[in-house]
Amino acid sequence: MDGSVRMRGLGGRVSRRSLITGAFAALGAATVPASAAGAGQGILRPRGTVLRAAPATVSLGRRTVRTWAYNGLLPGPLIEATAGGTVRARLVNALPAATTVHWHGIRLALPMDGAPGYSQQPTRRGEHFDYVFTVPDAGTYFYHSHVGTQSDRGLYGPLIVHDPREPLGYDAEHTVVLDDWLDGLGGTPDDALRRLNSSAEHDDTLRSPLLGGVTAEMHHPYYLVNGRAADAPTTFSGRPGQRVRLRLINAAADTAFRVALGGHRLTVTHTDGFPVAPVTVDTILIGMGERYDVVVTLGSGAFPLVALAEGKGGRAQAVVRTSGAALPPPSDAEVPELNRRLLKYQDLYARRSDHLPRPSRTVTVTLGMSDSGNEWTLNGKLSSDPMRVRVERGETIRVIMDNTSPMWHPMHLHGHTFQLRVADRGGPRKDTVNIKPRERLSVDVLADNPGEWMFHCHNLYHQEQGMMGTLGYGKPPARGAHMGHHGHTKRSSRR
Ligand SMILES: [Cu+2]
Repeated sequence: MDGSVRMRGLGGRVSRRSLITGAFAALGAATVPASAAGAGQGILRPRGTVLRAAPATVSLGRRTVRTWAYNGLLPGPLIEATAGGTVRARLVNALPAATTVHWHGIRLALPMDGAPGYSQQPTRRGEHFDYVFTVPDAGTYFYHSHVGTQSDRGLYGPLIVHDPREPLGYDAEHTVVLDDWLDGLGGTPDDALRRLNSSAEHDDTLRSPLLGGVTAEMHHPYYLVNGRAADAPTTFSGRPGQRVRLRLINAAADTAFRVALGGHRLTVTHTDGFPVAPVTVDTILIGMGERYDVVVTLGSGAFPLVALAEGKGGRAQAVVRTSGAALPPPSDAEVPELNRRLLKYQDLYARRSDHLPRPSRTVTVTLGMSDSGNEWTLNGKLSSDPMRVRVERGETIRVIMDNTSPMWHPMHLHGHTFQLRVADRGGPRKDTVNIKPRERLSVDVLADNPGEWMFHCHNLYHQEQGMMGTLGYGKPPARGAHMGHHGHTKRSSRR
């Protein structure tokens, strides 16, 4: 049904501009007034969303920065759809650079994937591109620019696909988007990449026992929940005893977060959109590009929802409040849950119906570092001459990712969700998985979505330093020839 796409800003505040542009007015589509459920939150049920990528001034709480954002919002507008429905979103590019939108985790048709050089030419300044695709799977997803370092600016936002027959019982839900931030604070992400390229020095003091080895190369001064720093936190309101679903999304460029809610345990119900057998833990490590859904039963008070920048020392923090009288937790609140039971991949099991067929063959992908220390490789290759994993339509292959480098890597595959093989009973369906130094992880991939698909590290700076390959169907296409049509991009006369 066409009315299945909704849009609103996070936290219930929607700018006038986003309401207007959200109506997809440029296509002349009808808009429908806010539903009763969304009354007061400005929910629209338009036929589509307009994402206007443009320079913007955004508040991180106490600090204001210049950046690039969608519709002037940080994160970008929440896009909601129903499984089996269609998402329609028009990217309007008002940036001083070409851009795309990638729909992270969605098993969509290649031309809509937003992968520059693979699925489309980037949309140039002053042009637009209409993304129209079916969303087959319910779950927690996000969208972001896939050009250069743009997603380390404000060019990201949540995408939630609802299950029309949602089996999970809960009273309320909140979307929790985590990010690391440097843009507008002494430079841009491009400046940071240039500095990184001119130096192969890694900060050896940044280490994590959970991730192993060096945990970071970049300095991000702020860590954010829904666009706000810990000193001016986002507040999620609820009532004691409520069962609340938190949809956690790590949109950061270079930071894994260890997440806990003070005074509560977390029942993990989904990862990367797909359901898992529920497991109750105290804390979760979430790499860049990963998502987890957890259900919590709220106590009475005001509680810190902490996302520790793993191995870095900083933190993002929000407040979950069920009592107006409770004092807010300090921005450095002690949260003992961070050091209690940590979720492991081995704790996660997919539903039987989500298991993939047994693989017929195995491929190894070696994650490496160049001798120079500022290039990252897949089977020894850089993105300029990318590694290609060849598949034939209909087969299932096992991909062993073997990390020989001194850093951990969140590897992400476009257009598919793999099954992580960490247990005999069948691991979770995921699209992004963390691989620690000297670790080997196996994932099974069912080749059911033909195309040339990006297969890369979701550490944005590793991606930009070469860690980008492909998974492709059949014979390799002639260079450049595999790129899909230009979609609905309007070309200016200066081509
Ligand atoms: Cu990496």
